[in-house]
Amino acid sequence: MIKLYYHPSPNPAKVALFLEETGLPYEMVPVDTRKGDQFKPEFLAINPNAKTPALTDGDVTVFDSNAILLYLAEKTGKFLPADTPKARGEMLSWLMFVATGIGPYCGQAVHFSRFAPEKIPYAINRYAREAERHWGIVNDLLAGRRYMLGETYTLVDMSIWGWATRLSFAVGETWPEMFPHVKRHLDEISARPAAQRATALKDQFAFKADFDAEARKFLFPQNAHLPG
Ligand SMILES: N[C@@H](CCC(=O)N[C@@H](CS)C(=O)NCC(=O)O)C(=O)O
Repeated sequence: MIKLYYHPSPNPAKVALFLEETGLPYEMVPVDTRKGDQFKPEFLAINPNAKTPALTDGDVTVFDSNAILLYLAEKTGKFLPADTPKARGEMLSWLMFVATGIGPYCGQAVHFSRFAPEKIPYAINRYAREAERHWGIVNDLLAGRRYMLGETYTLVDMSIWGWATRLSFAVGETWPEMFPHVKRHLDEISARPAAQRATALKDQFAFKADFDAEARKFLFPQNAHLPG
């Protein structure tokens, strides 16, 4: 049985969507990152990077959301583009663009605007503008095609969906005016029954909601090294 190590946040959401789309049987293992579950030895043995999601499938262990999407797509043969070098090149490019651009820049934009102990205008501006620039690229692509890779729904759409659900948080409430084609894509995917089941997963477990001193200690352990 596949085990999905899950927290209700953007990167695990992509994998939950893929699993729900395929109907593969799986068990959800909650990793309550605000309580420090990501640092427990049993989880570090699965993901030494101490982040969610991670997945085990028999003796296979995979961590990092986009790696997991690719693993599951190759395992099932589902939600992949045409099996040609050209289509695979395009798929890998956009998947890595999400992994190295959309995810980290949105994450840092949220961090510096909302959670950093100091409000640093340079960092806030840099990450906000870079997050917007990346979404602008996605918006331009989706202006000319229904899905990320063309007319077929693939793993790349699921990868985008994870962070698109948090755009208000990462870019601000006016994001649909800035990125109308991303909004159309998000609304279409969110209406899929699999997306609704993936979204409801969080209700199966009482994840810690408080963003208190304990949560900040586990989510930002590097702050212990700040002077003063
Ligand atoms: N590159 C990783 C990033 C994973 C990541 O940052 N996960 C967040 C949730 S979206 C997390 O586990 N945060 C808890 C922490 O940083 O301690 C991926 O795509 O899976």
